[in-house]
Amino acid sequence: MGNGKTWITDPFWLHYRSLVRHEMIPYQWKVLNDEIDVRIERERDDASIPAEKSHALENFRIAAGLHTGRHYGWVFQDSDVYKWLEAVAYTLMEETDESLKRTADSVVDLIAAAQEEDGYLGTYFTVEEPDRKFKSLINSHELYCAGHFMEAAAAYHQATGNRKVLETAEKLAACIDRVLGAEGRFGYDGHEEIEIGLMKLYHLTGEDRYLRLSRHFLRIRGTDGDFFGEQKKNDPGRKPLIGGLDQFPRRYFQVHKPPVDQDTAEGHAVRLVYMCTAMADVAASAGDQDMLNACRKIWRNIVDRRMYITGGIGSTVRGEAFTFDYDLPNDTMYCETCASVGLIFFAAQMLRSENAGEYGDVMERALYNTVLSGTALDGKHFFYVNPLEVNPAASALDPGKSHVKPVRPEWLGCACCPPNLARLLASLDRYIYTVKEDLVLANLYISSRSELSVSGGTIHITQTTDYPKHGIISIRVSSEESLSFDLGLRIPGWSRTYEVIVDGNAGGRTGGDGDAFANGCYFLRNLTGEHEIVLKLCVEARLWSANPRVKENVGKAAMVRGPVVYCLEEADNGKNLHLFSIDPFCRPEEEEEDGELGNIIRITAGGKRMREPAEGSSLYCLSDEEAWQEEDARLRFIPYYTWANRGSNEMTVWVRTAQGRHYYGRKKGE
Ligand code: FUB
Ligand code: ZN
Repeated sequence: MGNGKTWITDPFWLHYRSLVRHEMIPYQWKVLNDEIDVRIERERDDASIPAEKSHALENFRIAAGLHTGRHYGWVFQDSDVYKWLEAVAYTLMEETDESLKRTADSVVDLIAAAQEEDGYLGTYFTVEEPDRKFKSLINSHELYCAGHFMEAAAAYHQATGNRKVLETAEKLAACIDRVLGAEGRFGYDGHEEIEIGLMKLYHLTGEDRYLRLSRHFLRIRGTDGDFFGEQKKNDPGRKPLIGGLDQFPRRYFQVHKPPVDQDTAEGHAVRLVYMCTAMADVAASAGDQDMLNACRKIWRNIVDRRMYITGGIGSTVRGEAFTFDYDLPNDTMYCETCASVGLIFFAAQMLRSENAGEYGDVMERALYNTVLSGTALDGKHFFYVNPLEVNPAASALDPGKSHVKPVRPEWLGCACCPPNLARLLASLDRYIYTVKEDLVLANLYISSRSELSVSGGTIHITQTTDYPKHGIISIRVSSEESLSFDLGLRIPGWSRTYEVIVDGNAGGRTGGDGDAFANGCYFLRNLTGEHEIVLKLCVEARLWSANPRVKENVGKAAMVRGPVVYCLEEADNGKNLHLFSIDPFCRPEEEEEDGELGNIIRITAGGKRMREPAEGSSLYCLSDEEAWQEEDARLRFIPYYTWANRGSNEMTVWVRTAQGRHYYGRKKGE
């Protein structure tokens, strides 16, 4: 990210970018304007969730005095508009579109019109409770929304040069600084995000005050006795802005300790990864070692103990939160799309301080699985929750699974995920490389063309690949002879083998002293001039096991091909997927297909299926060796992200292994 520009040329990702431009953005615009009649589903069985309409843009019109009426929706409804605007900004950076720009400019005008004289911006409080501003920060999301606006403003200004958007954001930042900055009163938001937004303003303008304020919020968080409780005492008789939120323990908000002292991933998953994104950014930008150390520890805890194989995080619906180590249930989890988007942000910021491949590994794990699963193939239906096992009957009838939707809704009462997904996909080019002084880390393998600023000059990199379909990546680099730089190629932890060929020379590079593998990367040192580098990875489909401490997955395996996790779906395998078991020594067969699920590789593998007893058979009987009845079966897998595009049906990622044996081996590199 940063330091240059990358143009994606890869058909797979161009398709998604085009989906964002031609489907998601126009569709979301219509929904945010209440222009189309969509079925808005509550994200779980909770009648208090506002789900009649979006009203997000109307809230701004009312706050701006252009229309009359009441605010509708969540107290953070404004953020849907901001994330949409940010997605538009990245889209415009890729390709101009006068009509889209006119629409977005009008949104900027509307936002600016809704801003109060003193810089305050937040439609709920302007319209409904002006005397309650900043008085209930536990759930007001005022700084959360401000942060999203700052992110959108930085991107939109960068994309179009629009001054008003930046002025509005700077005026808002000044207002927040006055009220809650180092010279103002003590306070921070119940949902981290402002810290990221301020850093975006800092990177854009170079103004230290934004870095200082971001750091201030991260530094004072959790240092108080009971800040939220005190605010509540001083705000008597008012209805909570979000019912029930103040019942959650302090760790839900990451205020159980100051962030720099935290070493495990606690509480609401999106809050946690947003906090870490900002901490890692401040650490890299200001050399804050305490923050970096905390990020390292929290990262380890997530990746080693609390992350799903799909890159999903958040094991429980209650508080959309982390629970405890190795607690990774497949059918009740949360795995919110936004949380995986945030995990990618966190990884990207860590790469600025650490030259390690595992950040890119996690990035692509989240990207190719939970993030892509967040959208239907049509770009107009979205998952909030991304389960690893679904039975539609359970979703319909088990109140504990009401959040586990078997098909993607057209829209959600809480619509945080759809525009978050749009802004990530629209800015994917920024995650392919991390550029430092004289080092370029190649994080994602995506066909693309880049001009990057390294060591005071410009280098050109062209990636040509159809990864992850195949594991061959060709990288052509060129720089002036006077410019030398290092290139770190991520060697994915899942690749059984790898080979780096430089200028056709497989046995090492002439003059490549110092070229070596370290921390999940293969470093080519002191590159100068033109080189053709070919990286060969092994993307073949293989079965993976979970650490046996994950009780749900003992005796089970998951099919994974390169970074893409696969699943069984009822549409291909019939009902009762739990009756299948897979031969752990099967040879998965791969077949490319261009069909209703897009251009995918299907995988078929051998196994067994338990025979179902006749209807009406007794519920229990004695275990009896002779009664054991299984028949040979072919298990048909599809990429996880494509599931639920053929109607409501069962799905599972983890499959029993024949005889329930658990094959937990070593991780590559151990
Ligand atoms: O609270 C604002 C957003 O709504 C969070 O980031 C999401 O997890 C959802 O709860
Ligand atoms: Zn979300």
